Amino acid sequence: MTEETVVYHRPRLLTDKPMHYCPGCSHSAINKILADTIADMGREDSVIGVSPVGCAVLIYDYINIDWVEAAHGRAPAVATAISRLRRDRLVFTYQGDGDLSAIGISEAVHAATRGENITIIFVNNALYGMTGGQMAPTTPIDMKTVTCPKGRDAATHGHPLDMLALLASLPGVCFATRENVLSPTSVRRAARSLRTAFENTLERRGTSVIEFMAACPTNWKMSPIDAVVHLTNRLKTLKTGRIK
Ligand SMILES: Cc1ncc(C[n+]2csc(CCOP(=O)(O)OP(=O)(O)O)c2C)c(N)n1
Ligand code: SF4
Repeated sequence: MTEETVVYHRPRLLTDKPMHYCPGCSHSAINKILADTIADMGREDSVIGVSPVGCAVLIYDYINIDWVEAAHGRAPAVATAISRLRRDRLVFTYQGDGDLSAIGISEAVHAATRGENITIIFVNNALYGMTGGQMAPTTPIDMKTVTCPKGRDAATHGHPLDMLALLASLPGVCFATRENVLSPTSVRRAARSLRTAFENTLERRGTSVIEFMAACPTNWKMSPIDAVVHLTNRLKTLKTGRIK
């Protein structure tokens, strides 16, 4: 029998529970990178994820690590307490853009200003996914949502918020990067960035933020393939990779 080289295997920490994410949703690929990175770092028994509501509300069913569920927007505050009390744990939050940049902006800004030793995983699909696709602070100009059906217009709805740039400007943030999971190359780069963020947290260097530019085909009212094309074009107008 010839010796075989394993080039791909199912992430060890993913459970057998079928994911509820829609076809083409970026949450599933981001969950996979997260599960792989934690396993590769050998941290499955010493990591605590904090997740609030949003489409990833059931993430605790999919990745077999310790999780704490926080109220909408409050994950950085809950993670602050855990990180201060359990210095032996790697602590991260997993938050949507509605969660992080709207109801939870205060908790995020203050945790990052204090330089709490946490990683913030920020999944930005440009709207409120779980509740049916309402406009979020991050919704780009001209994008249509159920609450701005003619497209976001700065005069009426205000300008979009670049939450990553805002957080990167704060003194407590040691690492800020914009990633995506649209191609194998992007997935590999995102996984490396996630590992860097986690290493910073373990070294207690301050707050690390990793933004995933994400697709929500269902609320964008696009096919999964059209959503990838749309997001790829949008990324051409944005600075990607490490910004701090
Ligand atoms: C205090 C509170 N207000 C409102 C809600 C309703 N709610 C649930 S999820 C959600 C939006 C989530 O959107 P986002 O954070 O962008 O995550 P996504 O679903 O897009 O991944 C809202 C408003 C809630 N659960 N709790
Ligand atoms: S509604 Fe959007 S964010 Fe939520 S699971 Fe479906 S594609 Fe993903």
